[in-house]
Amino acid sequence: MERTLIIVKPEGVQRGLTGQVLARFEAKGFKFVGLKLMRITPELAARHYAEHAAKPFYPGLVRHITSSPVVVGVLEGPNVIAVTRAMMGPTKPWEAPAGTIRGDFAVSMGLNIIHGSDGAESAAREIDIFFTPEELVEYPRATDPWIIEG
Ligand code: DAT
Ligand code: MG
Repeated sequence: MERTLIIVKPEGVQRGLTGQVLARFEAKGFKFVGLKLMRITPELAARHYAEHAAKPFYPGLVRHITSSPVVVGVLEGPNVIAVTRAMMGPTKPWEAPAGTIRGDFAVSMGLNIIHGSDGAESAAREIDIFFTPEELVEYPRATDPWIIEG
């Protein structure tokens, strides 16, 4: 089953939106197999945002993601990577449709509430950055047969 990494960014935690954001993924039918509140260190931020290292906004990005605690989770489910990205909406909140997390909760690109892995390779890489294998918990949900066909 596919897995992805999500981060409720500092502004999401500070604004008290963590529960609402996580609830959307639960209500959709995805399963949390990892979840924690943490302060991201500059070292972890550099690994996580390595793809952006050469960009002009990179120093601000690292400063922001390390500025206050985040909630990091691993979600599991069918097509969870692409579906999570669709539920987040586009990077620029002013382009994000109502009904998406960024469309409903954000107005600024640097304060767009949520991170989600953008592909299978980045999901595997990012899960490995934030979670040890022991921190990922496999368990059946009683509702699984009512959510996942087959
Ligand atoms: P996403 O978060 O939608 O995957 P991304 O990976 O391209 O977007 O960028 C990571 C974050 O960096 C994004 O959520 C907000 C910030 N960002 C992206 N492009 C930016 C830009 N041109 N100026 C300032 N911040 C930017
Ligand atoms: Mg990205």
